[in-house]
Amino acid sequence: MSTTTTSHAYGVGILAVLVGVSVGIVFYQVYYLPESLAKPSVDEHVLHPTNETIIEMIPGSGLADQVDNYVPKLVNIQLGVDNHVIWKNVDDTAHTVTPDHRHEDSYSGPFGSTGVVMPGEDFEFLFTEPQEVDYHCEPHPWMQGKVIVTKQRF
Ligand SMILES: [Cu+2]
Repeated sequence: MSTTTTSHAYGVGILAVLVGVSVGIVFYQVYYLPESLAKPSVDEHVLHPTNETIIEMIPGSGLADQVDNYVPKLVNIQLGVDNHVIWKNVDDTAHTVTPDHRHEDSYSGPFGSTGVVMPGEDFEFLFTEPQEVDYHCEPHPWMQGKVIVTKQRF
């Protein structure tokens, strides 16, 4: 009687260990492995820069004869300082932030707004490595801007 109980408990114990190990393996393969392969390790200062860079799409940007649209049009930013960039649409027309050529940051992924940025809305992007990107507005191709990202200068 007592032998049966003991071996039963033993069996349950083995089963629990097996289930635990297989859950661990599945977790490792499904969650940990792809994550660690896909995302390069990025410095904490780059992930959480001290400042933001704000670019406004100013009122009248949709007019072809207006010179200013993305303000500032050219930004030089430094990793760990102001590499978190926010495009604010303060106009009353929808705009996009679209790269001239397909562009990708190896941590943040493809660059560009998905669809339009409505009036009063933002598009933000975290640049994590040195790069240059030329961009424009899809409906208003005369709206053009450029971001240059460099390592922190001391
Ligand atoms: Cu536009």
